[in-house]
Parts: sequence; structure tokens; C-alpha cells
Amino acid sequence: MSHKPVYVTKPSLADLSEYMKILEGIWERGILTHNGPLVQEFEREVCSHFELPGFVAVSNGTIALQMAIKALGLKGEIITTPFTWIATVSAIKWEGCKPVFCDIDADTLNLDPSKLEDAITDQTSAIMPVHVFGNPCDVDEIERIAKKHQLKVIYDAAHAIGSVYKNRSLLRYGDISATSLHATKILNTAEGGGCVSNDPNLVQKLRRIRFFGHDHEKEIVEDGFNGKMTEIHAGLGLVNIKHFHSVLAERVRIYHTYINGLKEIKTIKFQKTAKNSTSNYAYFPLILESQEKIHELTAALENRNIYARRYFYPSVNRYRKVVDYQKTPIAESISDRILCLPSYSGLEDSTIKTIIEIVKEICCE
Ligand code: T4K
Repeated sequence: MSHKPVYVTKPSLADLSEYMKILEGIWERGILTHNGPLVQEFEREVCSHFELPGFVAVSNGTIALQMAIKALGLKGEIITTPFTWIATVSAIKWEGCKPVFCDIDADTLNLDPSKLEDAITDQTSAIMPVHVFGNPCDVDEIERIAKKHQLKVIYDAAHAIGSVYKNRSLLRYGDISATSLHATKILNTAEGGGCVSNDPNLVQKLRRIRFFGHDHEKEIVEDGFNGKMTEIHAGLGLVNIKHFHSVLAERVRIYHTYINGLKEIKTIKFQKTAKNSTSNYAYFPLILESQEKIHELTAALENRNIYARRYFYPSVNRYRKVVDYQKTPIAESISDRILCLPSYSGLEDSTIKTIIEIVKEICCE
């Protein structure tokens, strides 16, 4: 048994000394929040690093989704995927809209655009697909359908910072993209998130919504709330973003090590990346033959102090306390048979080797 537990992920953190310097500045200025200098600097850094037109830093990814819905003034039904974290759906519900589920593509694990039009009604106001595990959705097809039916598109890009579609940051697509900067994400501010839009008017509106609906004169000109990021969080983002390239390179290395070790196993499927797309490989999901195999593998890993995670189980359409059940057979089947293996900066080759051996033991029986 390994001495230290190995979890599905670990936050990527810059050296503490780098963060201490930032903290000293915060202590000197005494400005902790309300769009302080570090929040503004972090927003500029994110824009320059990922070549984004505008980034509004907020307190978490769920609030980023809610702000996107609010900024676009959406009502009625929003079509989304059931293969996601609960936050996608809770954001829709908290903004007074109804989630309608569209099934996923079994290869990419993203919302399947070929099923989208069947879910559109006269109540539909928007589509909210998720770039699952950082794997880009079929952005062009979703855009085509949205235009045809005059629908807005919000991408839940919680996992997607660093992913690329047609040589541009994936966050540049849709009316608004909402990302997460949670501790478990590839770029983190402990808790945090952000909205991206190509439309400068929307960016300004998002800024007002984030700050109670204030304008520059502190007049209430918008129906807003509190989505502000603090200086403490932005400071962490500023030191972490400096190391983003190496964090991304580590994820790519780990992805290839797993794939090379596991690709011969006929009973395992991997998430497929579509053409024109580059994933950030933020997660490493495996799709097995049955739920029983998932239980066996999880137990065998835990026996060695290794904790994989069943993202996303159950599929959100089955949370009956939150939503009325709508059948989506592919998402339900995948959700029962998927397991994310550990992937994070500093994950040792010897640990990956052990994990591969355990997977082989269970899946080649
Ligand atoms: N949309 C999608 C598609 C999402 O996946 C999410 C969030 C959102 C929207 C909303 O974004 P946020 O509002 O959260 O910003 C995590 C995260 O809480 C959540 O952000 C994430 N998705 C979801 C997929 O996973 P858990 O339940 O995995 O957290 P936990 O505590 O079990 O952590 C997993 C492992 O990570 C632990 O075993 C150890 C390690 N860890 C975790 C934390 C929090 C650390 O080493 N340090 C830490 O501080 O939820």
C-alpha cells in the first residue's frame, strides 16, 4: 500500500514565496475586494495568456453560469447535457429557467448536436453545452443550430481553460463562456471563476451584475448580485497563471502515459477528441464495460490508497430531488461506467505505472 493517499487531483500551486510577496502588497494596501488592483491585473493576465477579448473574474464557476444567464436575460427552457456536474443545472434553476436535457455523444461525452433540434420548443431561449473534461464540443454545429433557431449559447467551460478549438481559446466561443477556477481545476484561485464574451457591452453588463448592479457612480442600474472575486483569490491566480504552461504540459504527459499503458485493453474506451479540437486533458476518464467493473476497479485502487472519482455519477437527469426525470440513455449508461483516474502536476510515473497495472488486472480478466 502507498504511504500517502493518491487523490483524483491536487491543486497546482506556485511556490509559497511567490504568493507571500503578493500577500504583502495586499496587507500594505488594505484593499481586499471590490474590483481591486489584483483582480484587474488577473483579468488582464487571463486575457493576454489565453488571447481573450474580455474576462470578468468572479467568485466561483456556478455564479459565472448564473451571471451569464442573467446577462443574456434568458427565460423559459435552456437545453443542456445531463452528463455534467450538478452546478450546470442548479445555475439554470436558480435563474428561474427550466433545464431540458439533450443526450450526449458516446465518444466525445459532449452534448450531441444531432439530437439538439428535437429538444427545441417555442419556450427554448438558449443552449448550454458543457466542454466535458476540457474536450471541446462541436462548436460549429451548435452555433449553426443556435443561429437557425435564434437561440443564445452559453458554454459551461468550467473544465476548459487551456483547451483550443480551431487554433483559438475554446473560451472565445458562444455568447458567453463561463469557466471555473476551483482548487480542482487546471488553473485555480482556490474558489473562483469567470465569464468570457466577445461583446464589450456584455462584458460591461457582467461587471455590473457582479457588483450588485452598480454603475461607476454606484447607482443601481442593473438587477445584480454579489459575484466578486477577492484580492486574495486574484493574487493566487496571478502566481498560478505564470506556471500554467508547465501545468498543461504535465497533463498532456500524464494523458499519453496512461493511453500508452492502457490502449491495448479491448474492454476500455477513452474519451475522443473531435477534429479541430485540442483538449487540456484536465481529467483522465476511462469508460468500462459495466458498473460492476467500476466497483471492482475502484475497490482495487482504494486497496492501494488510490482514490479515483466517478465524474459524473449519476447523470444529472437522475437527481430527482432537483429535476423531473427526462430519459437520456447514452448519458445514463456512460455515467454508470465511467471513472476518472488521478491526473495532476507532480503525479509520479511510478504511481501511474501502479494504476495502469491495477486497471490491467481488473479489465483484462
Ligand atoms: N460546471 C461543471 C461542468 C463543473 O464541473 C463545475 C464544478 C461547475 C460547473 C461549477 O464550478 P464551481 O462553482 O465549483 O467553481 C469538484 C469541485 O468542487 C467542482 O468545482 C467541480 N466542478 C467538480 C467536478 O468537482 P469534488 O466533489 O470532486 O471535490 P473534492 O473535495 O472531492 O475534491 C476532489 C479531490 O481533489 C480530493 O479528493 C482531494 C483534492 N483536493 C480538493 C480540494 C477541494 C485537494 O487536494 N485540495 C482541495 O482544496 O468537487
